Amino acid sequence: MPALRLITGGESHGKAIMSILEGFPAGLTIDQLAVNAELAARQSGYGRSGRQRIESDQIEIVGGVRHGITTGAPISLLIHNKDAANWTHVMSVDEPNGSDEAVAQMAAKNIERFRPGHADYAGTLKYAQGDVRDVLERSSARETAARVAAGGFAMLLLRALGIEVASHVIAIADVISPASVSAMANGQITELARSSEVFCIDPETSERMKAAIKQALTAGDSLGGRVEVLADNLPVGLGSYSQWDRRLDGQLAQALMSIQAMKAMEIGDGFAGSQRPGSQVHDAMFAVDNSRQSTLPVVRQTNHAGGVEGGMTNGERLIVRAYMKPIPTLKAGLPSVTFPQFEPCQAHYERSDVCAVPAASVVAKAMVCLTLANSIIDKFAADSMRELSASVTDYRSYCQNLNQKDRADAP
Ligand code: EPS
Repeated sequence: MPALRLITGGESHGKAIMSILEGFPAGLTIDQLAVNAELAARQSGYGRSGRQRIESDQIEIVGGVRHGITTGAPISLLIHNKDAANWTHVMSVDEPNGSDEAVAQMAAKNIERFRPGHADYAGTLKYAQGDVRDVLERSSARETAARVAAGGFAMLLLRALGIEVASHVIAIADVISPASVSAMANGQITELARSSEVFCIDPETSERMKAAIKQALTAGDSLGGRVEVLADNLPVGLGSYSQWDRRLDGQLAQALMSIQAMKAMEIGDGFAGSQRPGSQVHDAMFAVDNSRQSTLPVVRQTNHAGGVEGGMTNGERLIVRAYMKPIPTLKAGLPSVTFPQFEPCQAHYERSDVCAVPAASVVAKAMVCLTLANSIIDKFAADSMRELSASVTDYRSYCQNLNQKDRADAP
């Protein structure tokens, strides 16, 4: 079982989306504004649907925090769905009453057509449902609001340990940013990304991405893309080589691939590395230069590995990327079949994002924060921030002193 466990609940048009984060250490001061800023970022981005103009997602903390500080009890969060007011009968927990209003609302929002690429088809068969809406409501990417809220807590925990995580958009469809972030601090990447309407750090590429989204909107189509998440100042040895389910690369893959619409992920050079010889993929190690301060016992000049070797962090910058398919709800719907008649039709369309890649960059950051926070709590086995900070500081100085001892002992 993971040390830090997230469970989410709630439906897209039900009363609320919720998160329970179990195993979160006591003693962390919670900056609710910072968590809400992540939620606001998830809602923004060029290409989002009208739903985001209805909602203004904010956390309501209902457990695990007292007087602004975590207590060690499960962090329990609600994000109310404002749109629920328009869906009272459709989403009613009780049998809908037979009023004219209820009948009209039900008729307008009943779903009898599958959307290719969504959970509609397999989910309706799997759960033996009579209304596709029962699948759509929970499979909707609105659930990612709960992940971002919980991920905000993980982000604050990492920040308290000096670990900053950033994310940005690298590509939307075939528009790819040429900008390199290798010399940029994560704070700067976040600032630049969030000042772009598509969360891309390159202003010229941002404009071309917006133009591509606009074109897809006109065509009734949707677009996918690629996001990158980076984390700096991670201790060496998060995760483990010793068992398959303790490998950090596997955990990161699960975390990112579980985000709705993700079809691939990579760590470091990933796909490109598979086409090159080993001599051009592995990052040579060098002895520490005596004239320069280093917090690690070895120095690298490259980071093709993306900060993970042998299923563990190696102290270099973590670099992960996730590849998102275009949103499957298309205005110009694809050919599909009706349910339960299985007659030919065009797929169902209510309203949808044209492109949710900027939002996905925020969700990917949250999932990486949760994964890293889990591996830190696992390695340092801490119930409180007091214990966690002390253990991490002690371990970091152990690693650094190894380096100094080696140099002092060298002939
Ligand atoms: C989303 C809210 C949803 C969708 C979107 C994500 O709102 P509604 O269904 O009311 O329009 O806009 O859902 C999907 C992308 C999906 O595939 O289901 C949100 O808040 O992120």
